[in-house]
Amino acid sequence: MISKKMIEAINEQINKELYSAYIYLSMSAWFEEQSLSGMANWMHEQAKEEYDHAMRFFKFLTERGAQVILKAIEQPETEFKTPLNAFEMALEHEKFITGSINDLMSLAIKENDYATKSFLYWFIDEQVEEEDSVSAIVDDLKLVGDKGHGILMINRELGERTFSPDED
Ligand code: OFO
Repeated sequence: MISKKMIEAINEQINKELYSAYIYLSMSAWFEEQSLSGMANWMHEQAKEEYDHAMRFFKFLTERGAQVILKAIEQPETEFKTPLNAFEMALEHEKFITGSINDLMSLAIKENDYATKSFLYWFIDEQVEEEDSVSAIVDDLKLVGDKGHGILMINRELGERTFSPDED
């Protein structure tokens, strides 16, 4: 039996994942404005991945007989100083989400909710990957600086990213 507190916490997490999708879509729109379509693509694919995360929580609550309650999604930032600034903000956001997943796990442990614990392991691993992939882009952007040939190379590379819901 899933507790009321856990249902509320997972509903909050659904909102956070949808907000993540919203932030990355907003970053994608900004990158399009800067004519950096590869980076815009990376952010767009990231937004799809965040929607998938939200749906995993959605399905889990439904399967456990609890109601999903959707809440208002906050407006994200729309302007960023540089590509590096946008990716640094993405990294900070991912660290915040990692903390939030860890809090869910702590609650599941406290409540002896084994099913939720088992479900959350996927997200614990996923957050390691999320932070690592954004952090690698931040490092590359720091290396090349904000203008010039290097930026175009990173832009081209990020243009190749595709997300499929089946990928882990
Ligand atoms: Fe859902 O992992 Fe990013 O935010």
